[in-house]
Amino acid sequence: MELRDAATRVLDKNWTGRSTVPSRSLYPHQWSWDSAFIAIGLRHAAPQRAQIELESLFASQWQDGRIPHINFSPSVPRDAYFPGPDFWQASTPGGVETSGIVQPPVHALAVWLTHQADEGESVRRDFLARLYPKIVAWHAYLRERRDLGGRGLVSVVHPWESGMDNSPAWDEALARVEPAPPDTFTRRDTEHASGTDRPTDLDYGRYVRLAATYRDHRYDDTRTPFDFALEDPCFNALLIVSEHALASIAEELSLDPAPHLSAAAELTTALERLFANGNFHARDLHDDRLVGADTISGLVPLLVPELRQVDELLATARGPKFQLGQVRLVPSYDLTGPAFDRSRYWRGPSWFNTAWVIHRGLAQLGYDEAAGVLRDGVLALAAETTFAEYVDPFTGAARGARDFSWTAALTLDLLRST
Ligand code: 2M8
Repeated sequence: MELRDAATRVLDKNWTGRSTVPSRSLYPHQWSWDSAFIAIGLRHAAPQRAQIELESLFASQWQDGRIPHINFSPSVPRDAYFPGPDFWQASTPGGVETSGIVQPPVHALAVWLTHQADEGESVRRDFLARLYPKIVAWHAYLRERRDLGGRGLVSVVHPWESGMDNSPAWDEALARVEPAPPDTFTRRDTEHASGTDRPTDLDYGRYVRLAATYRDHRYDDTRTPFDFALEDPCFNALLIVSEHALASIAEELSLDPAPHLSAAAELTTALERLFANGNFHARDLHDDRLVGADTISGLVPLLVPELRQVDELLATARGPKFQLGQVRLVPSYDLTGPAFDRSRYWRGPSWFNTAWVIHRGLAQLGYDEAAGVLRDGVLALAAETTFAEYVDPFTGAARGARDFSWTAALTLDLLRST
């Protein structure tokens, strides 16, 4: 079967009527940043469905503007995924059950690209005009309520908010968190994926504790005593990219793009404070220090327009730590780092969404050859692994779930680019 048809089939199989689950087995609900990546690919195969994907995600938006990281499907058994709706105890005024934490804000970019894929359909459905105020509220929530360090950057308050759950960048901060006792919850993920590919039980206990504390303070950002708060480069870089996309959306709607461009400029200046030793690093608000670990999160700013550190960042990407062009895709963590694990989730394996981001950054900067190598790598591995969730960076062996939605979607997108 052609790769394009195989990718489309995965997205059809994972479509629920209003949105696409990341994986039928491991993640049976709608996830926030997954939906954005899914729409970016789906727009080529089914533009209207891509619009509906994003609209259904925004239907889970809270009154304070946040987009929760999970929008729970009422037709899935309540205990199919842990932590499910009974754990989070959160819902919108319209009764949509959700989680209470967020994920990286790649949505405005997804909305803009989805619009561009079929402008006629977008205008007919009033797609941009309906979503614009919702994205403005989402970004305002992040910039006003989540600038916990007071220096113009958003903080994540849970490793899941970064999208890179068990990244070694979180180890030190997480070690300070008292884990929830193992007999107080039941993991579901290890029923669907190998335990050696997933976070440890100890990490899970800490994830549960952090989420329960936030929940018990009604997700109030001013009252919750956050034991975990870090400024993450990937999260903030994607917010900058999304502010640029929002400026384009505003222009298209004959609105003023200036506030979005100045937000992007302010965030870019603030982001520079996370740069050290050739890479961007998370800043831990606990001691106001940059975390030492080199992770893929630090390379994501390559996508930020007019970034001043591009040359140093590219040298790091091509150097021994990430070996861009020599290993499969881009590893999630420093290949020479003490915590490197080639199989375990975000501690070394290569992921397709981050490869797509780095590809887009390289293409935007005019590094066509390097972008082409990465694109070919994504397409080859997607086919070889039947759209795995992530892969071993040395062998390309599949890890985690198969028939994974963003892998299929971003394959479709890269099939369209040269
Ligand atoms: C993974 O995260 C979820 C929690 O949100 C999990 O491990 O259960 C991450 O890879 C995250 O980036 C992704 O959005 C989610 C669904 O694909 O799975």
